[in-house]
Amino acid sequence: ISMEAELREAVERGEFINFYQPKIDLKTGKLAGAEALVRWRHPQRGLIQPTEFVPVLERSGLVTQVGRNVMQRAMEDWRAWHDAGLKPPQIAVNVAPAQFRCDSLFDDIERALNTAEASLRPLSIEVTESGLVADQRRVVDILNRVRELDVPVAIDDFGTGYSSLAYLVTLPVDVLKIDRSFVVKMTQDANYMGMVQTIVQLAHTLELKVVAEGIETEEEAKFLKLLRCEQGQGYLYGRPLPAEEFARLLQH
Ligand code: G
Ligand code: G
Ligand code: MN
Ligand code: NA
Repeated sequence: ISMEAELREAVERGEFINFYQPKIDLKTGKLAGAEALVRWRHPQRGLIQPTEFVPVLERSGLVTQVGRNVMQRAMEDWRAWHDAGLKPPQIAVNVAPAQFRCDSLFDDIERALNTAEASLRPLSIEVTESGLVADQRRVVDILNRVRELDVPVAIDDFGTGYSSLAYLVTLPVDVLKIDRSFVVKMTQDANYMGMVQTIVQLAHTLELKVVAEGIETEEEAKFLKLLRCEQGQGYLYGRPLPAEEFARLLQH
């Protein structure tokens, strides 16, 4: 049985679950958001990481359905935490390039928002550069409509894609996420430190906020704070957690 066929069954059986990884305000050290990250709870093999199956989801088109479910579940969890008196932060959901090409994306976002409390800005989205390069006018149109719903848009894995800066400056987005491959190397290699500094400056020139991914050490955090990077995400602050454990983190 192929992985694609297995994944098709997994979608029907509802075997995907959401984990949540905290994002921290680097200035205050306080929780500033979370990213929803999908996991496959395989009946025999246990928990499977997205690097093993997201590429297959993308190739097969199943990512549209799974991505929609991740977003809906994120807002259901947000709602449950809110109703329990916790103060859930804004949750970022990854939107695959195929979802961007799918006509239902805007409706999916609206439905998810209505599940939560839209006025409290419960949702943001993360899109990789590859999701943004094709069909520029359509992409810009969708991004504008999404942002009118008070859903901020982040460019994920920034610096690793193939889009030109000339194109990026025209995109209606709110946040750049610096890819963790830069963060990992920045304290070892002056070239990478310079790159990170340049990305933060570029973002600020364009009036975008910056989130650094994959922060694992205090030293990395210190430099990113000096560069005035707004938010950080990484094992230093917390690993992706199941919903129940993330709720416990919200209680403290
Ligand atoms: O959770 P982990 O750190 O292993 O994520 C690995 C990769 O899988 C990341 O690139 C992440 O963006 C991607 N990913 C995780 N969850 C989702 C999801 O819900 N949708 C999409 N499209 N990609 C995801
Ligand atoms: O969407 P994106 O590709 O940015 O997804 C984040 C991925 O990075 C997830 O797979 C998550 O588990 C992983 N990740 C998050 N923080 C860290 C970290 O500090 N170190 C490493 N190695 N991976 C991380
Ligand atoms: Mn992401
Ligand atoms: Na990503």
